[in-house]
Amino acid sequence: MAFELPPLPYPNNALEPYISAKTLDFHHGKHHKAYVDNLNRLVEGKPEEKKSLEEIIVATHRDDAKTGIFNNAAQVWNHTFFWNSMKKGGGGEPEGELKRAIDHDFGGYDKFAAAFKDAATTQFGSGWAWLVFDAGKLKVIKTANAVNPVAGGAAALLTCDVWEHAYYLDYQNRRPDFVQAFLDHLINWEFVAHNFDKARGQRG
Ligand code: MN3
Repeated sequence: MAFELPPLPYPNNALEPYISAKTLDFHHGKHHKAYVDNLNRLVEGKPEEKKSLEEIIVATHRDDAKTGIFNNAAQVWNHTFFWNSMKKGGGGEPEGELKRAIDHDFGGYDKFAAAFKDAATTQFGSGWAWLVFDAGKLKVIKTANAVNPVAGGAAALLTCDVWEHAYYLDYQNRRPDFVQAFLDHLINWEFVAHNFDKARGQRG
């Protein structure tokens, strides 16, 4: 069975005014779809055809002969994770266990937000900013192009796409304004908390 483009988890105008319907239409309907289509073309008739995205990412991330498969599989995974990282009326501070963990590992929400914004704005060129759970600790990391934490052993909890196509129509070159809107108005902390619970369960 071929890989499929998952539908957005909300209507295309749900994240306005922070991300426009036009941006979501292009980003999901053109960019994300292109990664799905490219991946299906690249794995047709190959062993990867029957594997999960995660299995493909782990198996190809260090294989120079399979860069195309890795890039497209990782970008399919990353974008689905990114859509789920946001919701209408999201953002601001988390609650409960996650708040306690952020206070403990970063020294407070403001320090987490500053670290995330720094990672997202200093990623040179295209890439992603992440909140991950790694060796019992929350960390902020950034990755280039399609690279994600899936093959590295850290559990992804949250991501923000900082490729220009994620924000250019709405913010032009003002990446910091896009990242600030993501932090203040878009983060789906329930999704992050679900990933955090799952990651701790696997390690506990
Ligand atoms: Mn993108």
